[in-house]
Amino acid sequence: MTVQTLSQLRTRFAAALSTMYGREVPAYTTLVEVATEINSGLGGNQRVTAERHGAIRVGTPEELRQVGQVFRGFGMHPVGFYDLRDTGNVPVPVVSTAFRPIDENELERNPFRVFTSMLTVDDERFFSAELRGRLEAFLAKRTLFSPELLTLAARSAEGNGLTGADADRFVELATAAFELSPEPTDRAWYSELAQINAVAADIGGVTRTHINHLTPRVLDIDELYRRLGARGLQMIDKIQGPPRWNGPDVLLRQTSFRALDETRLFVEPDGTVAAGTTRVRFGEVEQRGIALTPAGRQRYDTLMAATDAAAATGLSWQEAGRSVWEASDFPTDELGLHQAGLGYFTYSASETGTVAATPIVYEDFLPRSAAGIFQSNLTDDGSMDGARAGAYYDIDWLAGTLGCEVHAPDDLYAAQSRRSLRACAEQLGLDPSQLTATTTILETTDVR
Ligand code: OOG
Ligand code: NI
Repeated sequence: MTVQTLSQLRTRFAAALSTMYGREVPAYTTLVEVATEINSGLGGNQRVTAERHGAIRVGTPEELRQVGQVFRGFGMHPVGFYDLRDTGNVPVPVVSTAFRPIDENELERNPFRVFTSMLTVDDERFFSAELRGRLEAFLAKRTLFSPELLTLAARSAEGNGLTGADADRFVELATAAFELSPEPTDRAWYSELAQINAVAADIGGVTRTHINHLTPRVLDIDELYRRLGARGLQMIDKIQGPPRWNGPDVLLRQTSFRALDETRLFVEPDGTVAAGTTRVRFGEVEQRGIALTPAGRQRYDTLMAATDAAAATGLSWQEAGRSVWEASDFPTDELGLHQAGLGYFTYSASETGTVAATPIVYEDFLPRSAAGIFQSNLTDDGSMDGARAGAYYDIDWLAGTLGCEVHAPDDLYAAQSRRSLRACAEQLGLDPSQLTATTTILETTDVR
């Protein structure tokens, strides 16, 4: 029997989630339609059109470990550590990573990634010891991932894929694990958590997890923002990340439409079951640009801080961003980025001995934008007692919890760049150090 490879399984998984999410949140379908319209107008390739990232949230280290096992069965590995408790203006009680393919060929086949957050239940700034006890007891009782799903995932990871009925079953069970549960929610418990933090209620107030959003990639996010607004979707007030400006697209720009009312069943304090609504799931969209080196990232952070200052004078975020970026000495083309060592590139040699550098697409997330996306979809800021000590989490804690290496985004981009440089030099019979100086940039950042 033929094996379905990890990338084939991943493609099926992303497509199945997309179908399910479109059924659950019809506005998502509108978003995908508009994104597809824009991309095909701009000559978007197959990868861009199929590209999605998902977001999910879990409650315990054990759930995080299990979800990591499920994703490994689709060839997705943890990359990066994001602490959203003190990244944005409003604290979000989660720490996060992204599960994604790490090999460039796998990314090319299907780059599906899932931003995965864990509630920091033991952070006393958010949860009192008494509440923490009840929250932990609630979470310990639930099962998000069945033994059958976890076994199939492990077999897929070990064997680099699954055959026939096993492959079908794996995709089916994994997709169902992220479906919005029809099970009634305990109103009193959900409300108690929601008073502390809406994200805490979404994660710890219910007996299952669900996909929070599924994000298509678009080649012109400003145009998408306008078109969705024109179709009557209520958009958040800005596009997160760098502005549209007279220079290359870097890193990641994201925006979303606001979370919509969704009907859910609740068990009321008197024991009756009645329909109610929650408002937590939204539609996000993103535009990706070139991955920046640490030096480039530092310049980016400085420009973002200057944008904050400019926006505080009354300019819109976009106007502030554009004026700051265009007045700065940030390179206005890829060649400039390359010469200044601010962006990551791969290299290829032509028949005639010239070398072309192609920008590497940023495959990861931005902590500040992530916090902004969380916040912009919360109805209130929640509460936090800043006088208490926060629980400590870092990338090593994450690796220990997941039982595997957590890759640093920079290492992956740098290694990819080095590999291609070496191969190119070898082909031309040169030393790699001789190459970069003579490189011509042939392609642009819209890696379509
Ligand atoms: C995740 C929010 C972050 C992104 O694209 O930065 C995110 C969530 O709402 O669970 O998805
Ligand atoms: Ni997202």
